[in-house]
Amino acid sequence: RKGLPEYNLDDVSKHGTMQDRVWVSYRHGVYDITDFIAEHPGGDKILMGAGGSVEPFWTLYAVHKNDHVLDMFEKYRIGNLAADDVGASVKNMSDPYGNEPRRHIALKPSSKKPFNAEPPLALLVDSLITPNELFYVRNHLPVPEVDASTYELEVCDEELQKEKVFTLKDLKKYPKHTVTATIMCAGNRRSEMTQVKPVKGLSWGQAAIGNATWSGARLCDVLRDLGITDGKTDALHIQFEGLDTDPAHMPYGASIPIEKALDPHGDVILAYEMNGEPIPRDHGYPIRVIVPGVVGARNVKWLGRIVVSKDESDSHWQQNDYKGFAPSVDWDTVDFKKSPAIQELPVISAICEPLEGQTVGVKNGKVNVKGYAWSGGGRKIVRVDVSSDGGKNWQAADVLECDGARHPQAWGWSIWKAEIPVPKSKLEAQLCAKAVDSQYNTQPENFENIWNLRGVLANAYHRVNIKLAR
Ligand code: MTE
Ligand code: MO
Repeated sequence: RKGLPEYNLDDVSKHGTMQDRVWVSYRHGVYDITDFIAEHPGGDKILMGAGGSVEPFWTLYAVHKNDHVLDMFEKYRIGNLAADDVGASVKNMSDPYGNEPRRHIALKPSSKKPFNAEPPLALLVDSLITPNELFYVRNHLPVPEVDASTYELEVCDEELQKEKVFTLKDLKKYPKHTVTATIMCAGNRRSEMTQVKPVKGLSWGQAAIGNATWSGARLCDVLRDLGITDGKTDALHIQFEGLDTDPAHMPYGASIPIEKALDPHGDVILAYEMNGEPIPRDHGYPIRVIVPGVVGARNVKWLGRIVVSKDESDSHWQQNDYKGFAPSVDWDTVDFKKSPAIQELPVISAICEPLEGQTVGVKNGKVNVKGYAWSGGGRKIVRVDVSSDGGKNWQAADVLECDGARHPQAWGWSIWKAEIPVPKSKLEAQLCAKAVDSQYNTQPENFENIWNLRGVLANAYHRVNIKLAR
């Protein structure tokens, strides 16, 4: 833009902290974003680009490349970048997404870079086990390229200052433990919550969930070999780091309470197989931690490092994301320190057949309805209620559960079916479903009461409006 002063990348680099005011460059522009940082939806992650170009970040988080973001960004422009420096920061960078795995065409992406996609609802409940190719994918960063023959997992205890390195072969020497566990993103069904009031996050439908059989070494067995057992450590958390990193080389990270990891009934495993095959690249090849009953975000893929610590993971995704808040909290008032990180998920269900807006044949006054139900923390689904009149009358569905499902180790979901009477002579109906878990928790009636700015924990009754063909 004409009339603005010219700066080069050295000038920009002198503004890498809040004290010096934070400058960044983007293409031909130089921006002072100091006053914007508090408002950034991605939190202070924006500071990783401070004093440099934001381009490598925007290649990673391609959500930025839209007119709305660019227009808003333009308000902070203070100068033009010297012509010689334009593009310098990305010149030698190959596309971080140049080596992504091939994906099944049935997966519908909500974002391609990073890749996030869910399968069609109608396929989701065809079987208790979700096929690997149809399992939803939630990546925050490019899929790392990991060579299984040179793969190493570092495990360290901060306090004992002990460290041990495991190859894939080492991990396979432990007794092979198999669990059937559902993994669900905290943002599953966010698109329904958004209808009450907009939220920030990927607009997931009802299929950011899947159920698979995972095999690997028990984390408690591996930790025992480092002398870490219940009662013998002051540590409180187990931190996990992925091998997927951002341009500042910060890995994806999360942590779980140590009790879950050491619990012999907790079934936390360092998995190398998903449904009997090596874990596919999108799902964490070659090792992924499976934390049954716990939110997807803690099931860290491409596991590179485990840290036994007194502290939670300090990663963005543990501290400043994946937390719930009251409906009154907005982006101006939110304080992420005030809520605990989500671990065990609440009870949820969804109708997968019929779909919203579908015309359904009525047979003997009834329609067929089908869906899934699941609860975190190993709680079993004990009942699913279905309504065809918006929640006035309910009828229990037939529930099919995973083999041996038993509280508090019912890690896998249930699939349910119901043949439900519809109101006589009507041409429309609203179907609803709600599940009950083995602690008799059930789902909230509507989204108004549980709305939160990040759109997580969206487990209100699932409502599907259909047309009736008589
Ligand atoms: N692990 C790493 N290393 N990187 C990630 O981006 N995403 C997390 C979790 N583990 C993620 C990760 C989130 S938010 C979810 S919901 C699940 O992985 C998704 O697992 P899936 O892609 O196998 O379905
Ligand atoms: Mo997630």
